[in-house]
Amino acid sequence: MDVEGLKKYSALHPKPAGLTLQYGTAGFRSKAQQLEHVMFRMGMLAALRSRATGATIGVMVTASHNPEEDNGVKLVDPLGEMLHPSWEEYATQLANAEDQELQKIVTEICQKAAVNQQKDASVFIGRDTRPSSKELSQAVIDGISVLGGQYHDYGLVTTPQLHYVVCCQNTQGQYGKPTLEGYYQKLSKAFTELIKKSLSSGEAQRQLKIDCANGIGALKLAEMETYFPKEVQIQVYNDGTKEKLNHLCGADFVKVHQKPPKGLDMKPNESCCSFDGDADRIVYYYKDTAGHFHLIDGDKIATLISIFLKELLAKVGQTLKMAVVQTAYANGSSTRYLEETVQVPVYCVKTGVKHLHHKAQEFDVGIYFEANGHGTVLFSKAAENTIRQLAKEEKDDAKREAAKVLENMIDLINQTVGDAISDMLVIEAILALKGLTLQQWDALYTDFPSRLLKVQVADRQVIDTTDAERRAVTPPGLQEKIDALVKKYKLSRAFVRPSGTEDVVRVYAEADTQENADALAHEVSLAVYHLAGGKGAPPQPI
Ligand code: G16
Repeated sequence: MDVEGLKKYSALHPKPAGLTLQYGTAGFRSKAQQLEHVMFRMGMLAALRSRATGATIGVMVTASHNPEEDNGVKLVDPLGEMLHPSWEEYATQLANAEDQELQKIVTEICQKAAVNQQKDASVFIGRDTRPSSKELSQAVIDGISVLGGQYHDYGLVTTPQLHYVVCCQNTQGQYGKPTLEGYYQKLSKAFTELIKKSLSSGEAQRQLKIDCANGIGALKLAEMETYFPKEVQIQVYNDGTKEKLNHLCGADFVKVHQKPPKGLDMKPNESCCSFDGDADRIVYYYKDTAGHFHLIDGDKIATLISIFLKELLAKVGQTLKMAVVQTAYANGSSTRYLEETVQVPVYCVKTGVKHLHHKAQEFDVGIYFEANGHGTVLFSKAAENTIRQLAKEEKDDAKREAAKVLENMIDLINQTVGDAISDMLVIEAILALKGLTLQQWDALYTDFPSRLLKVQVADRQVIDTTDAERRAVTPPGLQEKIDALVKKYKLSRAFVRPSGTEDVVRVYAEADTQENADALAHEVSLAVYHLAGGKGAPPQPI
């Protein structure tokens, strides 16, 4: 280790005194000005992780759905997955080490994780459009360089694009070319094949309005435009040229507030969708002729994909094991519909795509979506091989054609992580192939009324949960209080959990009417405020 170099560079990226951060749901998130040292150190950690795995590691500088003033960083493991949990601990340790302890902590990590410091290290870097992101990604580069690692800076990319190129690089091109061009070509080829099939069966031109949250999605859709088949017309809104990132727009805003984003004029029954700031989430919506807003969230996306894939698997005569993975935020009505009507097993895990991804890997076809629109589909290697073979060799025309559709779906889906662009194309292809309108899709089931709120507390870690975050273990008395409140309403449930990306406690409630869901969420918020050390003024009724 270049000890002098380490001293020099860590002095350039000093740790603010007394600051402690934790590698949370999606890496580190905080105010951008607090993160320079974290970026530098995550550059170092990525170099170590690369040496430990003998593969290229990704570092993405983004705070995704958080406000523009925030930033964040997450590491991407060799196959494009989230960083292995055992290394999250090292990340937290390294980020919180005092400047003079850095060398010691690096040595400790090398010992614990059996890192050979003589090996080559390779890191891919990407960043979102936040004003702070460029400088922070330079700090990442300094961290990689100080430990003698090589890097490739992809500059402005969506989070899922970075996951994709990392996976391509480490699978020697088997997953695709590790370039943005390779990504656009792979997705557009599969999409064009699928959409052609629907157009030949008389489907009209498809139109979609996209709110890009004033983030990276707009830039990348513009780059991709030349690859799109002409039969699909997209109109981009909130492209970041006028307004602030994620401000009153984007997938998180639309989902949480259950209303359209600012800056998108919506006519009745027009198809619209929103990406989030780094384009790894998507939700759909429309306004009916009476002017009512209808949200089609991650649960309904998972349902549409499940129905479609189940039908195709039946057509090709395959009994592959398929399952859906959700979190506690999944609307109860979606879980019931998936289990009872679609007849697919459903599993509930903790919030965070890393948990959903992990569970989905247990199946031949694992569909995972968070209600907030973050998700994808995983095909096991064996399932993928079977499908590709059937698409090539199956003698029965109908079966072969169904296998070809499945094969194109496999290529269109970004299996490394939830991807708004890829998910949008998957949804558009399914709707076109099934000849479904957004309204028909929405009518599959009716969501139970729900409400999601945030409560400020002094230390959100006083809340500890169990049972996939559906029950609070601490502080004492909180769960009992929630149970009593839930009993007051029909068809109700509620839970609370500390956010891993914002300094808040999240409260979720469902009930038979919107008024009751709102009232229950408010009462639970008050319970959190009183029992978990609320900050500022008590939560107000909705
Ligand atoms: C991140 C995670 C998601 C998670 C969301 C909210 O999304 O990737 O899996 O659902 O944060 O997490 P929390 O409730 O813990 O704040 P994103 O889009 O911000 O990266």
